[in-house]
Amino acid sequence: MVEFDSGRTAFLSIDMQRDFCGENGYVDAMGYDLSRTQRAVQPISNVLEAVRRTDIDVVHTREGHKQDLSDAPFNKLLRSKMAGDGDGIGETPAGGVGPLLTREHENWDIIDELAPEPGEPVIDKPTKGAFANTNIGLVLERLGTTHLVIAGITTDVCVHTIMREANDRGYWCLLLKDATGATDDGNREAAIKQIKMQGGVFGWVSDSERFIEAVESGVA
Ligand code: C5J
Repeated sequence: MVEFDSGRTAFLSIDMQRDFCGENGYVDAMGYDLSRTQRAVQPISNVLEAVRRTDIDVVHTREGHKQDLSDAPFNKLLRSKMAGDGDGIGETPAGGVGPLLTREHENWDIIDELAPEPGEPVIDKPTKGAFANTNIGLVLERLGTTHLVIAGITTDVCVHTIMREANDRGYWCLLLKDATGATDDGNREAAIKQIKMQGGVFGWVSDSERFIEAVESGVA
């Protein structure tokens, strides 16, 4: 059993954007099966419903770049063109609704089902992690956060990077495994397994149902 003080806990919903789980977004344009990332949507929706009735804070992140791509390193731009039909970050694929992973466009925003509620901080990040080039540290400090419950997409990229960053900064991290999805199932499983090695080198792993049960019974 793990104990969390709800007043010092934040639920982190990572990159639940159309670009990662919606049609004609970044992941779709690369040719991946969207059901693999969409699997996180319902569990996250359930968790949001539960935690919004408590004093657990909700924080969202969003990956994306400025219109002029001045915050997108060339290695990232180039590599993003090397999957799918060659449309990379900042380009609009055939049938797309805007340039991929570019701020303020419809495909870049968080999906309606998991949209932030007023007062919930949204951290915009140009990186896979969330602690470089953002004010997330300040936001979590202001909220008094010591514990993070983590969900989102993709398990092996942004979710893992952020969990590692947070763990290094001393946050107690818990991943809700069914509330994450990746473009590759093998990578997803491996990412979850990695968290638990060395006695939990990056934190704990649980699932949304057990977490919601704990939240609702007041035991974490
Ligand atoms: C990726 C992310 N996979 N949010 N971003 O490029 O995981």
